[in-house]
Amino acid sequence: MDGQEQFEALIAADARVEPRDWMPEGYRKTLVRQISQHAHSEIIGMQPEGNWISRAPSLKRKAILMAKVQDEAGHGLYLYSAAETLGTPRDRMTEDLIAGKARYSSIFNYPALSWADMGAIGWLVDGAAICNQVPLCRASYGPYGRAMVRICKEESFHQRQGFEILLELARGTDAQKEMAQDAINRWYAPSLMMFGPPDDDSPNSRQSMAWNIKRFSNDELRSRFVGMIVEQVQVLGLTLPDPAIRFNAETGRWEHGPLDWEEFREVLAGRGPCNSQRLARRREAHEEGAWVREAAAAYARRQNATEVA
Ligand code: FAQ
Repeated sequence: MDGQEQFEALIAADARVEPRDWMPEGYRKTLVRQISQHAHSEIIGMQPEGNWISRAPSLKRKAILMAKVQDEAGHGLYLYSAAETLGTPRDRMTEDLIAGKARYSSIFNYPALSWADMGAIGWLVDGAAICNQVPLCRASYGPYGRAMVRICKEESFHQRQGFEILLELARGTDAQKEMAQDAINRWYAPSLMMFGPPDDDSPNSRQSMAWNIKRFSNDELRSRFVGMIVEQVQVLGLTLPDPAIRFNAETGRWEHGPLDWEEFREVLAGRGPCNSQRLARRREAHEEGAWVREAAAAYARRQNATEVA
């Protein structure tokens, strides 16, 4: 069997493709595109919550939030490592990000305005991430699927801590309840857009599903997520800002009201509420971290020289 045949046999058997296996260039490119975008999302995603660490309402909340943001850094690193196994160096991915040439999730271009947003991000944003990522644990590319297993475990904890923040606010004073509702109102639609454009406008889905990278379409996953949160919001005693949500028994899917896809395109084009701020902060952090990278490289060179001697 030649490389192409072997690859096709692996996909047909729903088995894993590993870094040393032959793979079509398109498969490699698709994976680097998706994994690097995912890694960048985790790294940029540290910012909305990172901004609230110093303003957390108690020492306990501060410690939890700090741990969550650190987890996100770790997720970014696993994912950059998975992408590196496909031959794209991390330096190049970072350069593309800070040059504004790489994508990261639309959701992180929205501002976190109140403490309740920490709850809404955990519940809705991590919730959407889990819905999207659990099927990715079975992605055909081994290093990506394995990274996703660990990431999903941590995301589940993140989601629960977000839900718990909202629950506490929802059971608090009227002003706290209002703050929680306002955060849900603002994060609901952007979190639905995390699943990507509607299926008939998703150029990559068909091929990614044929290669067993994506297991479900963008709309299928979005509908599952709506079904999940529509029940959970009742426990909070709050509401979702979408009166059109309903279960369609004929299709077996949850339906939601229209989303503003023009807004989504604007955010992807770099014109969302916080795009320039997020990139400027990432650039700054990269420049400020130059001495750490130089020191680490110098240390590694010295270690190698000692080993050789
Ligand atoms: N934002 O043809 P499709 C997290 C782009 S979770 C920005 O449907 P595909 C955890 C897409 O790249 C968030 N761009 O594409 C966390 C493509 O552009 P391209 C990260 C988007 O790949 C929580 C074009 O639109 N999770 O970080 C978005 O088949 C809290 C056409 O779209 C992942 O990345 C979007 N929302 O499906 C961290 C999961 N949607 O590349 C901190 C892995 C689409 O052709 C705090 N990724 N685009 O120029 C995926 O599952 C897929 O890549 C999709 C998109 C579903 C996002």
